[in-house]
Amino acid sequence: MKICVIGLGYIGLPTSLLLASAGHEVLGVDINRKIIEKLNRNELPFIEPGLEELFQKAKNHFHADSRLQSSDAYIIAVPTPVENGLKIADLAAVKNASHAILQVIQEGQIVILESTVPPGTSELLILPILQENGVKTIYFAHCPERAIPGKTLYEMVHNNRIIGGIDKESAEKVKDLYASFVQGDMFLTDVKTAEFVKLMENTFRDINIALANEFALLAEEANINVWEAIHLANKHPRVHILNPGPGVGGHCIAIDPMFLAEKSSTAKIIPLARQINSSMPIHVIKMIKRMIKGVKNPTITLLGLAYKGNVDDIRESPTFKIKRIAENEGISVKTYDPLIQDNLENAGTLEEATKDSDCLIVVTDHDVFKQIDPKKLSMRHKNLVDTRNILDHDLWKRNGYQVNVLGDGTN
Ligand code: SAJ
Repeated sequence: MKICVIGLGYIGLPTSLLLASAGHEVLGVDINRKIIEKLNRNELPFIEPGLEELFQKAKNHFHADSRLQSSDAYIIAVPTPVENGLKIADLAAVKNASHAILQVIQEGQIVILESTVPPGTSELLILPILQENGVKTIYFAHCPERAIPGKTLYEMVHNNRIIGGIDKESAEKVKDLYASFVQGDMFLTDVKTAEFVKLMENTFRDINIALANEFALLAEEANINVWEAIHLANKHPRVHILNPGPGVGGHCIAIDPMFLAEKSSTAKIIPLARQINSSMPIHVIKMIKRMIKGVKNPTITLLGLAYKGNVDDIRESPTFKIKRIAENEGISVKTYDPLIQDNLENAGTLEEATKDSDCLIVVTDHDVFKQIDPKKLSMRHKNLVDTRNILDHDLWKRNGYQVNVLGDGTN
């Protein structure tokens, strides 16, 4: 098939390359010229395990451009953020992609929406655009992506998929197309249910992370170590408590629950969980302030700009909130993330970022941080806050550090 994928980000690009390696002719489209130029220079715009190998394998069937061409199928994989301040979905990119498809769509072609949207969006917003020129037979389905950054390729191939068609024929056609690279089971439903299911999945995770965070705060008050308590509770066959941390970042979990609750006056637990998770950076600030109490003109070092370990994605990362709050309180902040290349907030080397610092804070759970040798740092005050419980605390204590671990009330 000739397939056009609109949006070459964390979902669109791997999907394009999987389709191309399955033998389809894939045109990847993006409004960002830098991404197109990079891909055409044979470079990837971001890191993801296995993507480089797949790119080399698939590139003869893939090319990138800024303009769409008429194709057998179009896959929309553009971002759907939340509008600043309003907490309402910003669907501009989805609308633009639909208008671009409208210019080239012909009878009998397939349109697939992978982007996450509030329930009803496909039927209320996207289909009316696609039908503006009077094309009668369009096959349409919402096939929400489910891959987790860091394991994107594995999950795109192996995860089960939900396919919500505007009719059975649409769902079946999309299932046939995805069967060229998906090995998981594919479940067919209607389009609005598929939209709802996707939001439920990420909301489920957000609420469970909020619960873990609440347990961490309670454990600190009760003077127990939440990490040990969670480990023990998870020995129960039906309990699986997630990890507390400095807050929830990324483009999905911090946003999707709001799509579900945005028009509802009944939702209670969803906004509450959001509030708990988005207040974790404030708790981290409190922990830091306790450590640097009495220090004149304090400087702190935040380890990690990425929203979670071993990815180079900074979207909605709690680091930025921690940094801004600290700066507003007169604390100088340096950040260090070896996985992030071109971000102005990044301080260069670990040595530069930690020199004369008064507190080191693990924000992102990158594996590389576990290898840091405390002996090699020249901090002004030896304070460590570990919001992910990933470092060897005894080692740091042996090297003279005061250590404060999020959720550990025995500190
Ligand atoms: N986090 C915690 N504690 C945990 C797990 C995660 O604090 O126990 C934090 C992470 O550090 C990060 C955030 O939550 O800041 C989200 O990370 P994540 O790994 O849970 O999820 P994402 O956002 O990278 O990917 C999610 C996945 N959804 C689910 O697991 C239900 C993925 O399958 C979706 O495809 C993706 O959202 C998406 O695009 O919707």
